[in-house]
Amino acid sequence: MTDTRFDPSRADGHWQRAWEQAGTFTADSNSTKPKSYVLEMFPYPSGRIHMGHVRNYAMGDVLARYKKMRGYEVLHPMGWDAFGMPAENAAMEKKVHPGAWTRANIEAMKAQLKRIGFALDWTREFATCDPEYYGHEQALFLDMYAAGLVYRRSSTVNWDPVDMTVLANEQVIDGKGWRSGAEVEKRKLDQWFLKITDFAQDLLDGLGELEHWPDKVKLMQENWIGKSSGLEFSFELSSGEHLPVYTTRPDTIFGASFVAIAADHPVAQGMAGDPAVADFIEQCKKGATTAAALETAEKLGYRTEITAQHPFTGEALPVFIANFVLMDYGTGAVMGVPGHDQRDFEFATKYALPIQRVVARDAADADAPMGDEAEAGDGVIVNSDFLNGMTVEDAKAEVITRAESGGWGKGTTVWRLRDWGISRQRYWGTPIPFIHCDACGIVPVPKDQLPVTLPDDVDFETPGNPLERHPTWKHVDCPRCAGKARRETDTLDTFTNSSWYFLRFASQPADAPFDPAEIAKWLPVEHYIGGVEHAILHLLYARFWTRALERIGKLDVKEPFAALFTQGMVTHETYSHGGNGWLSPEEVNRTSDGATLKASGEPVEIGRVVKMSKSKKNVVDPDNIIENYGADAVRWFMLSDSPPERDLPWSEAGIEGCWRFVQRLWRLFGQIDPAAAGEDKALARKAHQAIVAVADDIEALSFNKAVARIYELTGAAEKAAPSESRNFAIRTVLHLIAPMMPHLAEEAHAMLGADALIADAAWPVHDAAMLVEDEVTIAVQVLGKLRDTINVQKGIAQDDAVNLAMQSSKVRQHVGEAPPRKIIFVQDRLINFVPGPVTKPAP
Ligand code: ANZ
Ligand code: ZN
Repeated sequence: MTDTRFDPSRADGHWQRAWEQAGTFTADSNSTKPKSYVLEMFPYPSGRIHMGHVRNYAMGDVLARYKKMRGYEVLHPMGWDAFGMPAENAAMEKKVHPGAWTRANIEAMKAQLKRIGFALDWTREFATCDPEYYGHEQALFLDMYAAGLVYRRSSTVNWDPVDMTVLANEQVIDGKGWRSGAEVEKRKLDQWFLKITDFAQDLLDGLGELEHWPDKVKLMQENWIGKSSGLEFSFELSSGEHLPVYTTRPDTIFGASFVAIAADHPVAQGMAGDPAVADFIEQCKKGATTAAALETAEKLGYRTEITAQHPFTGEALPVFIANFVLMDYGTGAVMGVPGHDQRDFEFATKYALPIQRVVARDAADADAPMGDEAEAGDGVIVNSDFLNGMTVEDAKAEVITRAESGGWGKGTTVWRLRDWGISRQRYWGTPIPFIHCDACGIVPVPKDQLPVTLPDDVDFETPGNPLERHPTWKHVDCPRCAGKARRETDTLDTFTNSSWYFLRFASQPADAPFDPAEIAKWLPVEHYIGGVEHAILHLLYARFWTRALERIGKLDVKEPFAALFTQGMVTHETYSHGGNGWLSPEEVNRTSDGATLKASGEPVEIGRVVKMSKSKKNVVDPDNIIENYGADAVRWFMLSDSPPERDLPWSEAGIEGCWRFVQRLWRLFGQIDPAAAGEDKALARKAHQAIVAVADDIEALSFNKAVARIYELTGAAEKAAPSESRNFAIRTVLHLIAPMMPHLAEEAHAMLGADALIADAAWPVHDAAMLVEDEVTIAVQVLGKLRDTINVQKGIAQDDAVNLAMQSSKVRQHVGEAPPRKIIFVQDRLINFVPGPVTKPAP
């Protein structure tokens, strides 16, 4: 035995340097071993690693280290999603260059990650703001352009007139810019788009094959892609025009009591000469733009003079301009069926329009009064002429058939998915590699002139796009005619940066974005781990880029991520004091029966346990924790308590428990006794079982279960008397914790005399024979009644079992002295005695 205490402040750094010097985690793509690519979503370099990162990377790290022990060549890289608005905000607020701010953050965060001892291949590190990286991205973008997957069109954007920038929908809060607070305007701007809609069906179909993705994520993607089928048909308007509408519920056509069109629909625009109409359209523009926001917003309409003729009844339906109809979905016009669509119901209630039931649970309910909401459920068609009595499905088909044969409509499929607008009027992003020439139009930057790099000398004193107002950067000669021309000043949405980074990790030649042959060795990513907040956009965009690159012959992979895991959040109690806002855990003394202010001893209110966030001050800084407890205790905590997909509440008591366990293990490892002899079969069996179970748990990412197993085996080993089996059990614990507490494992491994790294060791091998329990309990019955149970060797012969059973006085008492007339024996299950004497059967 050496030290009685494990000292992470010395050991952590020592082993981290040892791994680094040995290149332990450098992935060799030429290795002949089977390959495994483990990836966590790369971080945005905000400045500091937070507990959410630690949890995310700890999980990936266990997988990466475990896979290595199982004989795989593992790729486990790390880099930085380094473009984006926060760097520009910092530039405006702190007067630092976005590049300098980002680089400094990367350095700080990298040092933090190293202190946690993650098994990362740092040789492949890059930041998306590296000109090499974004230059290759520009090349890929040009390839997509050449293949017709990139186009430009005018589209409506949210324009912040103060910050002079386009805002994403999420940046518009109550119609105002999230930073400036200015009233947001809708503007038409020429924007660049990627044709993701070309892949809508394929992206949808692909979900079906992603067995190892969470169902909820697949469902979210499915809804986002939003395939719906229905009928597109035209109303004849009293104005003589034809108005096409789209409906997914043609079966409800007899329930239509109005028609509604979007404010920017051409028919509405045609009426804008009327000041009242113009006013209403103006009012709609200020409101919400997203479908989700419209769902909850008050439904508003303007009743026009025009009517629409119902295709079956000939009835004249009023035509409204309505704020809940979106111009860019379907045809921008709808038939309003208040009985069965909630938006229409609210609208009809407000404007006193008829609400007629046309689908009922039962034909007898046809004329029952309506409740206070629309009935969206299935049922039988009522109040609908020739559709009466049909199922919803049949009625849909019938109306589509009639519309098609009558020539006034046709069955169609509509997608919710829109093409991806990738133009951002920002500085800190990938410059879009195009040049505008008055003579030649839009000209791609020749590939030998890539990367188009960002200028360094930019100012953030004035609002707007710094690239646009830079004195020289945008002025270039046209690559085609050599005349005076202008660079595109939009940059790419930062989601493009994260749409292919996993390819660049796998292969990074200097002269190409990647080498498809190298990619084939590593992709698809075997385990991709990250936050569920990326369930839609990032994951869909990455799936799209992979497909797009495959289509244009750059790549031989379609689905980039074979398995996806979305981890829960790290949460913490919140503290406040006398209505003076939130307190950080550092300002608070927390005991088992309450909390007080450290400074004054005054009582502190303990609030809800919520996701750690700066705004609630309920954050715990990983650096401080590592300083106090070492990396392994933190890693262990991140894996122990909660199932990994659930939230993990941080607690001081929890981390202290982990620290004590680290020390317990250290003492146990010191108790291996080479002189110990003898067997402890039960303990040996437990160890063999743990080898299998912990492996299964890790592969299922059930880290908390693996941890529980390890606690159990540790406890059993601690209690056991010295024996060879005990030595084996302790060595087993050591190897099982190696992926989780690698510093402690290395230190103990060395202390026990190993001269190789445990990170390079193999996962322990179990003995299959040792897994099975070799004793069984069998029931002993007399005349079918249970009289006793006995423990016997598995597979015992009948005679031996009977002899053992007869040693039981309870059994003997009922069998009697005479030899039994009959014995029923079921191997390893039961013995049933039928006592004598033998009676002769009647003649
Ligand atoms: C009549 C109807 C009756 C509808 C009913 C629904 C239920 P999904 O399923 O999401 O594709 N709609 C069509 N175009 C629209 C637009 N541009 N803006 C707002 N709403 C629009 O939704 C399709 C349904 O949403 C369509 O079917 C239409 O309302 C409405 F019991 O038509 B429905
Ligand atoms: Zn030109």
